[in-house]
Amino acid sequence: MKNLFLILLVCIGSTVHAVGPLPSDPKATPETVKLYQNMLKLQYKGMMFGHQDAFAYGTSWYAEEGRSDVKDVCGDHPAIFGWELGHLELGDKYSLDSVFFDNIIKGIKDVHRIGGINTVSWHFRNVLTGGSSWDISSKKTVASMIPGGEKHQEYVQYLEKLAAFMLSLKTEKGTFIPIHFRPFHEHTGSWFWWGKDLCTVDEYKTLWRFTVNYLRNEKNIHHLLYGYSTDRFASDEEYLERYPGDDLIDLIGFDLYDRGPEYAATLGSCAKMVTKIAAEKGKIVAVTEAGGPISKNPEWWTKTLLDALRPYKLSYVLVWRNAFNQPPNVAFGPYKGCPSEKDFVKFYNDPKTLFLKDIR
Ligand code: BMA
Repeated sequence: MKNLFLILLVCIGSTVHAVGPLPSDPKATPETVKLYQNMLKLQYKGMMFGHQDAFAYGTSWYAEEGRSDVKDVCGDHPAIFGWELGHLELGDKYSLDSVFFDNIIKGIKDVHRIGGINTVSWHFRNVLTGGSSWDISSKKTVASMIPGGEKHQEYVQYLEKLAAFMLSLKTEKGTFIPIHFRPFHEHTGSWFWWGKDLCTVDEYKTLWRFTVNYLRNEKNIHHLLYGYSTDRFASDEEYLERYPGDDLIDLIGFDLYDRGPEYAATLGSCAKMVTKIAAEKGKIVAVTEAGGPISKNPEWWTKTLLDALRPYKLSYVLVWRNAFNQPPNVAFGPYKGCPSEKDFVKFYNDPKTLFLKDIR
């Protein structure tokens, strides 16, 4: 009887009632719900590959339509495309990584049109000091930004610019393009002003809650899936210490760069913990940033990254950028002529990894 009542409730008065796992935003747009559900399903099929700024530039080119270093190497684009919004808050025309915001908007639309998935990070300025994201000279920045803080109104102005950007991301049909948004990341470390030694647990959670609620309730933005991504961590408790809540977060992830021989083991143990946490919560799970010595180790893709992650059901792993204005040997993604190029093709051909053609 109770079940029948529930079924009736779902059917009455509505033709499009989404069923199945739902994103944290009760007002998420139908396209956002669909992306969330597709990604949850896909993570049982394989692990998508992502690259930061894949369409914006590569080690030897800048803003060439339809090009990505990943495609140069394996013939297919990544499935996940990362974008960075740092300096949007200043009203600048281009990002801290020298990508014009107009090109980012175009790139996000292109990615969506060809069936890829967009994720956005935001290394934004220190609202209190005026310094960069890496300015950790004050422990009061987060406290100053939350309601009641001396810089709260300034932060709201930053969010206004962010909201205008997000609201410009529409398809030709006029529907909003669903976006993964991953602010305040790597907070288990202390190199950004929002890091663990720079604010209290309560301040960090309050900043998250204010931000998401402002975008949802004041700006009526319902096409974002929010990602919580730590840096390295050693236990579930450490991972979840600053988790702001299931009602705000859709993706559980972490960032981890290869800085030495213990990398594969740490990557595996963090992946094991997050996949368990995400399964319990019914959330998407990913390695939201990674990167290794791909210009030194010719088998890094298959022998380090893939071997470590193969046992886990992860939605994606995204490697960081191939800066066009830095030497190629600091690139985190594959590029033509890179010593691990052949190994990347093996990684691409492995049934575990999914690229753009696999998800369309
Ligand atoms: C960092 C580096 C910086 C960049 C920043 C934001 O990890 O790649 O050069 O400005 O990310 O994308």
